[in-house]
Amino acid sequence: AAPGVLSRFRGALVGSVLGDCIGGEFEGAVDVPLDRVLQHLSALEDETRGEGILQYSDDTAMMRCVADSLLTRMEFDERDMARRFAKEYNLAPGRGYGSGVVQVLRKLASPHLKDVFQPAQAQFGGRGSFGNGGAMRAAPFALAFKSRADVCKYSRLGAMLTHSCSLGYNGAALQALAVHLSLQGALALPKEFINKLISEMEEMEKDEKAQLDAKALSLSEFPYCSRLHRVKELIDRNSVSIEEVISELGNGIAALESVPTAIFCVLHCLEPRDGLPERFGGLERTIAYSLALGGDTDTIACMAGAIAGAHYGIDSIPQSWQKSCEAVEEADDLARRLYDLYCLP
Ligand code: 8NA
Ligand code: MG
Ligand code: MG
Repeated sequence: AAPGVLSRFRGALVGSVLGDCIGGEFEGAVDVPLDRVLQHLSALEDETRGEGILQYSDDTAMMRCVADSLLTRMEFDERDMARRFAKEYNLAPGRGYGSGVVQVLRKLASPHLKDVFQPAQAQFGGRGSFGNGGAMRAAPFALAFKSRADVCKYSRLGAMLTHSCSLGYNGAALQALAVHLSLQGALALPKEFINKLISEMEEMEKDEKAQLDAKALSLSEFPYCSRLHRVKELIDRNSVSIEEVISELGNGIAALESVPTAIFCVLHCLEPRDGLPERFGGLERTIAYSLALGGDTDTIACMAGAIAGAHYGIDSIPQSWQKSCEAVEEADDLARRLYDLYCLP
């Protein structure tokens, strides 16, 4: 039976945290053999392993700030969200933040700051960050807002607090939209799922700033749409190698090189795949596959984990995995509370 809505909400945030915690092991690795991924995953099932709990990184730290802010303010409040990012960074600066974004987080801590969007706009010579830091924390927007238009609008604004390049905030909107559609069961029809994402991104990428940013970075006119078309081609093929996925879609810290990749991981793993254990359900396959791509594994698994968790629901996630990762209970609690908020009239 298809999971209920509450189960999907919980799956989304818990899946996101698991991807971050489990994916941290291989972050930045160029080549990750599937054997090593499966070894890492089977160690999670071993109750006697002495390695302790897997820690979360910036992805989860900032996702929790987004969810806390939306729950406390019961709307998008940019000043409140910015303050939470700054406070969280100050409390735990060692969570593996991107090297650029820490400058923004320090400026956001100033009580005299008038415009909370200004520090992000000053990044990278005024071009703004195109990193995936906006996208990695975007899932709660899909749990807080019902309409597709609101999910887009607020996930973009939330990302703009640190990422003012359109590639950065449009990537966040794409991730939030993918979670939004998945919560509604849209992954039951994968082709339509990807087509809906393409048509939404067409609207977003028509924007003048999006066109200018794409040009300045020597990208095609509709960079996310063209990646999503490649995702569609890749899922149509019978067999796709890891190398092809990396060269067609990327596995890097840029949002453009990781959000479409995460979406591909989910779609590709809707069915059993060679090399992955038969006992694995879809969410386990998705996380395992995301790690095998190497590169920005914590963030790709975090984003894929959120989309997959929204599709398969909380009961698809092994208890042993949940017990192995830091702050799973907190993420579950945030998801339950966002569900209550979402269900308000
Ligand atoms: P960010 O805004 O600092 O961007 C990340 C990096 O992307 C920057 O440090 C730059 O190297 C590069 N970059 C972004 N925009 C531009 C630009 N306009 N021109 C030139 N270079 C640019 O931080 P973020 O929050 O977007 O970063 C998120 C990622 O960093 C996540 O993956 C997170 O987990 C973390 N992280 C990743 C790795 C890794 O090896 N993949 C390692 C440590 C931390
Ligand atoms: Mg991280
Ligand atoms: Mg990362």
